[in-house]
Amino acid sequence: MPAEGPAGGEVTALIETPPGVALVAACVPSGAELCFNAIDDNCNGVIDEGCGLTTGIVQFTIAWGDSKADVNLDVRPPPRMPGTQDSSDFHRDKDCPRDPSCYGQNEENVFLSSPDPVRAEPPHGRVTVTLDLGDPKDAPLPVHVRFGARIGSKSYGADVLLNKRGDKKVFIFTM
Ligand SMILES: [Ca+2]
Ligand SMILES: [Ca+2]
Repeated sequence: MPAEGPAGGEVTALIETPPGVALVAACVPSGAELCFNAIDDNCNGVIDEGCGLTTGIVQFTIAWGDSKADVNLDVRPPPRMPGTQDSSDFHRDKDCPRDPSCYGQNEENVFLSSPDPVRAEPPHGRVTVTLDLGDPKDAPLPVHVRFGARIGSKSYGADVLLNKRGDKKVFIFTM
């Protein structure tokens, strides 16, 4: 079933957060959009626009500043129904601190894209988003990570602490 409303408009999701992590749903406009913080500073529903990241009607972004730690963002879409074809898919456009373009402003970004952006549809079902401290690399612990999610025209954020190697925090978005 197509999502109601215009593409990039209303998409609803039930959001489950990891224990002890609160979601910031209300947006507080703080002026211009700032890059590399995974926060929708200007409250237009898009995270870090104009900062070299690609966006989509669904987008997940993490930022962890100049920490040396290797933090990973893993996005698992719902399984596809047999016999159906889904042209929308999740893509990653930044992988820090590996990419030379990170310059001490660590960020990872995963977005939903479609060959036809006007018809891009959110996945139907559970999308599992995992933040994982792959390797602290002598960074002070815990590693402070800002998590941002764009779901249709709304953006959400959460501050997440990763305490040790292999520490994982899981968000589930049911769309
Ligand atoms: Ca914005
Ligand atoms: Ca921002």
